Amino acid sequence: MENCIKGTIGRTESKDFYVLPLGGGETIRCSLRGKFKKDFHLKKDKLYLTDIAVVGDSVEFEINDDGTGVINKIEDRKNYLSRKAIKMRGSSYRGERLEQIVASNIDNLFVISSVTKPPFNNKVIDRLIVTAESSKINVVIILNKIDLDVDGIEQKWLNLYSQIGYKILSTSKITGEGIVELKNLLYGKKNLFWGQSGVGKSSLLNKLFPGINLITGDISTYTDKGKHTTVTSLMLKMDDNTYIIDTPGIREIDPYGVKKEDLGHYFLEFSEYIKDCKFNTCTHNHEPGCAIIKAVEENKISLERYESYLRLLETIEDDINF
Ligand SMILES: Nc1nc2c(ncn2[C@@H]2O[C@H](COP(=O)(O)OP(=O)(O)O)[C@@H](O)[C@H]2O)c(=O)[nH]1
Ligand SMILES: [Mg+2]
Ligand SMILES: [Zn+2]
Repeated sequence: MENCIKGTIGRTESKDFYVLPLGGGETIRCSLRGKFKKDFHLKKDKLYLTDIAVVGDSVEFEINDDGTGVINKIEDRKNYLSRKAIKMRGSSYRGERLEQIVASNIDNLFVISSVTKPPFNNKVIDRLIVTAESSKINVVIILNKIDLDVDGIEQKWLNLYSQIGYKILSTSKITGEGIVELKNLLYGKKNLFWGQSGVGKSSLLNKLFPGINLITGDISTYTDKGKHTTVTSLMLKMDDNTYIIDTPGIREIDPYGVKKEDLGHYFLEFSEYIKDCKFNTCTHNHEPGCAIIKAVEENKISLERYESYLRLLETIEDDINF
């Protein structure tokens, strides 16, 4: 089509989609062509209008006379990360659990944690790993604030996760350790950064890209033209091929749509044992002849990972329809 420009969605806010044009230039505020909204009403499992087009989506748009744009086309997603969210209608909670897309077309999910302040929490990491594995997204674990490490936390978890086969990297904004290696992992990729508040996400991003100047400390909202808005995901362009999606407004990411009997497959080190469970519907928490329980007893699977598994099993809904 004539006048059609390709770009990537960098941020969404109610009915506005901010698109980064391919090849550079200023971000264009776009709306959606009406045809997409019609589709939206048919998909009742979608939470918000902003789920039609999400951060990371490749789109084509046309420029209006006033300089804003209209999105005509949304390319198919290579992958996407979603989370379980509670549906809200007006001011009343309806309690339905639905899928909210965090971002799409992700090459790496960086799960940022700190050795302390806030304390290292492996269950939070495992929840993210399951979410990423179920969406076929590569995971990198970051252990930040290692300048504050005292009780050998760093070594313990480095060993545990690298034995499973995960890339895990220690970093510190104070000593600069790991920063160059982290930068090398990011280059040429679309990277999603997620971590609990206070682990040092913004500090790391500022250290990696001194020009971007993200606010560090307690602030979890971005201020846009004096307006107070909580931005859930925000894509930062580092160069033509390198992007980072920051997630300042997303406190928790619970996997959506993972079935109980599939959960074990997203704990990668379980896979060589699962086939030996007596029942093929085994959920590995009580069943006789469970090969996972046996492997935990024989220290072939770590107790920490197994306990994470049990915690997730409790929180997964049985009644999700696909
Ligand atoms: N000692 C130490 N403190 C850090 C490090 N990274 C961040 N911090 C501090 O941790 C606090 C939270 O950092 P921030 O980047 O805002 O975390 P975010 O909420 O994940 O974006 C700030 O006071 C930072 O100065 C680090 O590597 N070492
Ligand atoms: Mg921050
Ligand atoms: Zn089993």
